[in-house]
Amino acid sequence: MTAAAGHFITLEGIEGVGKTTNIEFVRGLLEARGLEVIVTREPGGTPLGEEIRELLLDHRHDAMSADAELLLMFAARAQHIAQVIRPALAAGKWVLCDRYTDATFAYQGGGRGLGFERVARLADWVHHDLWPDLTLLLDLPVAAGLERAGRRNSADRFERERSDFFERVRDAYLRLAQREPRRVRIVAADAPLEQVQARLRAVMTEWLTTRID
Ligand code: T5A
Repeated sequence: MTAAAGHFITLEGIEGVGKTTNIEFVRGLLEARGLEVIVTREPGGTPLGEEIRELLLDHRHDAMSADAELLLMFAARAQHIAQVIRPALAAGKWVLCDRYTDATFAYQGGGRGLGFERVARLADWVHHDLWPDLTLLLDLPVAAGLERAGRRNSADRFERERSDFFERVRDAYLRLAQREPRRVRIVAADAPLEQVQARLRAVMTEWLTTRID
């Protein structure tokens, strides 16, 4: 749980699962209650973070080591927390973020095989107790996610990975949800958009009832 006044919600999942599509839907649910929301993303969310994102996604950097990748993710996150997330939470806003440290556990810890322990140590250093209040984990079989993501023109450095990489990422996400079922809610995303959004609405309504009603 965050130590600040606002609320922090993240969306997570493998490529193509529908985070970008659904983050605006979740924003709408919150704004309909009169809440002040900022939407942001990782890696990115600040001018420096967006430049780091470019480096991370650029397929020309295919020689990037797993450790360099891990540290760049946390460098972008450190800036994002200092410049955007903590100030917004301190001002009582709702921060809605497309990916956060769970993605690092899943992609670098699981996908790249660096393990959860190393990611946890960096997380403790970079943000200590600043964890989301709620994480919506959109879950989809890997083949379906890659098929959806593949509809776009060009694949970034991650999207060029093989499906076994994404199987490890998905497996790591599901383990995180098992470890923290109160914070990390799985939302099945293998359905038409209206159904996925009905599921998101149900989870959000139930969670908001315990938080602000
Ligand atoms: N990363 C990130 C790490 O490795 N470690 C980290 O710590 C962090 C923070 C960039 C990359 O960085 C990695 C993970 C990523 O590889 P990103 O920008 O969040 O992160 O990248 P992506 O996951 O690549 O974002 P995508 O845009 O691919 O996925 P989304 O946002 O989940 O999917 P979205 O909404 O764009 O939808 C994809 C397509 O599916 C359709 C949409 O219309 C769209 O065409 N769609 C549906 N179609 C049918 N039915 C539904 N229910 C649908 N929902 C969406």
